Amino acid sequence: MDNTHMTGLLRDMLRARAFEEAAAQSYAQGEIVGFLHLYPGEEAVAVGVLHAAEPGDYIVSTYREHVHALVRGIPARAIMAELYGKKTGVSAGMGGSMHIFDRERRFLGGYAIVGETLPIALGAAYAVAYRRLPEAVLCFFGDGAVNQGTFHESLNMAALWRLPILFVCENNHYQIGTEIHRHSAITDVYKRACGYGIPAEQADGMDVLAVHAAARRLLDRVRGGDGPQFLELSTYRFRGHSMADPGTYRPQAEVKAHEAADPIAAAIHEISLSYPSRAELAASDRDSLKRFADHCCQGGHLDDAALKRLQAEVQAEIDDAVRHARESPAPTLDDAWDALLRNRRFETLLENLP
Ligand SMILES: Cc1ncc(C[n+]2csc(CCOP(=O)(O)OP(=O)(O)O)c2C)c(N)n1
Ligand SMILES: [Mg+2]
Repeated sequence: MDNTHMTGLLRDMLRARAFEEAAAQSYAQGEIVGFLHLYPGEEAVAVGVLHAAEPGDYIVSTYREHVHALVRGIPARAIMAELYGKKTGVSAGMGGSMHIFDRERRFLGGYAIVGETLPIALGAAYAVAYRRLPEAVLCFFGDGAVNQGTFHESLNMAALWRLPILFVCENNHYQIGTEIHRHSAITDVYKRACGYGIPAEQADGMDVLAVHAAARRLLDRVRGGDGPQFLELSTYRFRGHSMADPGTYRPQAEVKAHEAADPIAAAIHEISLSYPSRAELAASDRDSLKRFADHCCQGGHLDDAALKRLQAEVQAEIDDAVRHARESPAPTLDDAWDALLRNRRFETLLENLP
């Protein structure tokens, strides 16, 4: 991978982290209200996968979707303004954090219902296949979605019709406060795909290069006509489930240690939830962002000064997005009414009556 590409991945992870931390701050100040699900810790997943996508591909994401939208090319200003519920937001301030949508960039949303992204992706992929187009559909969902009926129904139909979908499970090991081994009989999510004859792989979701390579390989197969493919990415969120969740069910020590590569430490954790030692904690610094930044520096791709410059550029972009969101007007009641009428098939039919 060349310098430009490496820096592109790093830049997007830095943007993602800065965007989410700024959103958390705005929420704490009461400027963003409602639900707000943040992505710090999981950046390598969205960045690695979406850098492997083509502009013509369709993206379907969950309520934890700000970063997917950002990496897809929706301007930070338009996303932040949406979080603020402002008229300049990408959904005109009427969707909020969980309902980011951009037809032009083929970003088919943000969905609040767990497991909802799967049938949406299925429909989009059916449309693509029906028209014999070369595009793929990238469908993101959490580990919590894999016990929903929609997961199984969608995988079955996707396989049966050989639809061009890349299923991406963001396995952060938690469904709100419930750890995966308490909600799933099989904790290696990718194994479920074989029940439908869908080729599936697992990759380290804290390693952006591994994610990117796996996504590219599977997308090549999707485009080659091999039907749906499944990618499970093991990751971890550093914050609570949403801003309303202090995440006290996870000891701080676990937050730092969960991603330790040592399978014995992971097994001990599973069995007794014991706290790791200081040495284990130090060895388990798997913050994907820091690791990748170190990798770039060590690999001679980026020196300290260039990294600082990159961070400053990114911070300026995000500060500008917050300023823009703060200063933008809120939608009026008339705006809401117009949107409602425009969206209703019934009114459209009435308008078009002779
Ligand atoms: C059908 C449905 N049931 C319950 C909820 C409440 N809920 C919101 S998020 C969530 C957890 C989902 O966890 P996961 O899919 O692992 O995604 P993560 O938040 O970890 O990214 C639940 C149960 C919901 N939104 N939809
Ligand atoms: Mg989860």
